[in-house]
Amino acid sequence: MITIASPEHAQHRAPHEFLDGRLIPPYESPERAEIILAAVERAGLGPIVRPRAFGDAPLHAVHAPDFLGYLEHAYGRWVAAGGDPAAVLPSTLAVRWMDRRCLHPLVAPGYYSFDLSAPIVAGTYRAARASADIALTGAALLLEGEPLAFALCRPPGHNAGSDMYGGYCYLNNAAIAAEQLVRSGAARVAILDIDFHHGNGTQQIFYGRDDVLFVSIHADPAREYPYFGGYADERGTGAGTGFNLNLPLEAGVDDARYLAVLDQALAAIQAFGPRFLVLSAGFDTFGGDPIGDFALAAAAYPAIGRRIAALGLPTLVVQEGGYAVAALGENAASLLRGMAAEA
Ligand code: SP5
Ligand code: ZN
Repeated sequence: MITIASPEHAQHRAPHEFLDGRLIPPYESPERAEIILAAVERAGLGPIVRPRAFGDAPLHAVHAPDFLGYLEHAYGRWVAAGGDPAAVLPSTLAVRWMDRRCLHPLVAPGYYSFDLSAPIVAGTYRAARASADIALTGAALLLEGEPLAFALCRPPGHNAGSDMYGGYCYLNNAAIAAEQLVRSGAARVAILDIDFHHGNGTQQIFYGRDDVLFVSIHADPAREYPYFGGYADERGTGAGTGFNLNLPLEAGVDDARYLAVLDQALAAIQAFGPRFLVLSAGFDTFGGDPIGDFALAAAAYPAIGRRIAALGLPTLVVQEGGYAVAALGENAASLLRGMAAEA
């Protein structure tokens, strides 16, 4: 297998996030990517390469032009207008019956984001673009015949929708890669999201589509973030009806329970018959995760990897969440080891 990684991620370092009314140190830190990279190196899982540069077109294939323009210029315009140079974070959010476009530099963050956990700093856009290029390089490698690639993306992506960001995510790396695979001729691509949180952005991007199946195993949103979406009755719309599968789970899920649900997800993917699999891989399902409430042991990850690889599909693994930093590297390497052993 090939890993794609870049030091550019370090350009994004959030100073804080809001959680339960408190301004706290961010769970999503540069150390996460460093510890994963070190573990993958130690595990000797194959070459580690830098991303290629793909330009704007693949971003525009998934995200709205005004949204991309906002992300690129948000920090500079925010600071020029008197916003706190520490980071861009909204004070007022566009919600339900208050969603008119108001794009003053101090206000646009509330139009384009849906929570207070994704601050923008000077280097955020550069890091997010490099993260998308990492996923795109992985997609290109699959198209060139690689059976397995690991896109060590940071910042993560699965909470970012076509025109909204949040949940530590700015550009939807997995969606951008999946769309690229479709546009390169794959009739069907499946995305399996095993982050602890629902991949609300990925769901939104492909909700009306029958050529991209989205399957997500996650904490029941009635209890956990993102709360306002990710329920089992969300099955897709129009032509996409039946091509979105949410498998929300109770607190305390252990290895056996998780693997049984994973088998359900894999059966749906197999029935769909995709040419490629994109795996949104979060490790916040780990028992020791500070913001998750599942109870997976470290031994779950190689088992999860083996089962997913047993599908026999060329697979792009895209790094998403996981905040038990001390265990994060080993958990990621374990998943990959399981996949590589089966592939
Ligand atoms: C990529 C990713 O994993 N994004 C997740 C962002 C979650 N941010 C809000 C976290 C809410 C945490 N609630 C803690 C409840 C403890 N059970
Ligand atoms: Zn997560």
